[in-house]
Amino acid sequence: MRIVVLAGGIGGARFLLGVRAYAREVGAEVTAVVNVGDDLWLHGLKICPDLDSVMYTLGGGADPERGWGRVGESWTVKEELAAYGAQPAWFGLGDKDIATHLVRSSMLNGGYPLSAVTEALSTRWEPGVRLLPATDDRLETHAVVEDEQGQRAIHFQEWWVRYRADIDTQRFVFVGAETAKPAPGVLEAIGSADLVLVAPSNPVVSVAPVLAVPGVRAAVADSPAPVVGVSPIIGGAPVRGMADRCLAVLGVECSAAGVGRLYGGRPDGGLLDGWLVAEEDAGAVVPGVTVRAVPLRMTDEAATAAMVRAAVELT
Ligand code: GDP
Ligand code: FO1
Ligand code: CA
Repeated sequence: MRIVVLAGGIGGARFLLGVRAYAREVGAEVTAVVNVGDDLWLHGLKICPDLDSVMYTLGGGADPERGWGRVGESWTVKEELAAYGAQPAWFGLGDKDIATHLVRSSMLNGGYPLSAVTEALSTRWEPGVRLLPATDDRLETHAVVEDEQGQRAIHFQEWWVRYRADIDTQRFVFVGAETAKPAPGVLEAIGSADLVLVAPSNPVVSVAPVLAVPGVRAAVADSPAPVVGVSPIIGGAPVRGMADRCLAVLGVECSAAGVGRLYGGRPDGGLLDGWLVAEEDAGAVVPGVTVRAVPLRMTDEAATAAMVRAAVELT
């Protein structure tokens, strides 16, 4: 059995722990297609927050409380940069994390594509899942915002970390998406999958940029495999993060049904055959989609693997 998971950062990473556990039980292969819209160059370093969250989490090196970066992190470089007055001061890189960005940046500057770099980094972390960036090309999520400085587009990280999404926002733009190509293996993995899962990731700024890579949405929609999504919204609120603010920018209701309808049912040209919602959201209706309510809190690997089993049983 071959399982493909569309994933963002922490929600995608925690879900993949359960997918990997399920896959080990049944002897399945897992490929994660991961968002790169959050990525940025800073201080000469390429940072890939969602790929790193997935890689560190599956490799046992993530900080579980913070939700990003390395466990047991130190911040000497951040303090030294601050002493120079280096900008931006609102985005902090940990020392251990910086080693990842140094290796990645050297390889990228040496001409290796991000997919090859990710494979190389994964030899250390042994995630047990094939990690593919959605694209090797530049694709950056920007937010079009307006304040006393007027209307402008800012990088997703400035919107998320500096403004905490608390700024008048018109829309998101996936810069570079039109000309981006799926990374090697992405379309092949989706096309030969027995099951495609949409992780309980942020639908607006984690999953949408993956689907914005030309060919990816069509590959999922046309896939012979069933496509099952998992709601990141429980009882009308995100479990963590600011998906509510992201959905508000799109004018989409922050609910399990709202996100399910945003993805849409395959009979109507959407993505989903099945949609898992939390027990609190039983009764949610998404036209053309089989909806099932199960426990959706990823408290540990066993609980998350049970979610994956429910997704398989839905198909
Ligand atoms: P990010 O890229 O680090 O923001 O992470 P993702 O986009 O992959 O996932 C963020 C989403 O994960 C948020 O909208 C959360 O609501 C969702 N999430 C986090 N923990 C859980 C959980 O235990 N269950 C469910 N269903 N969703 C979760
Ligand atoms: N999030 C923050 O809130 N503040 C930070 O200073 C910060 C630094 C950072 C460095 C590397 C990395 O991989 C992630 C980092 N994040 C930080 C998390 C990141 O901004 C977002 O949570 C994700 O991009 C959303 O998916
Ligand atoms: Ca993300």
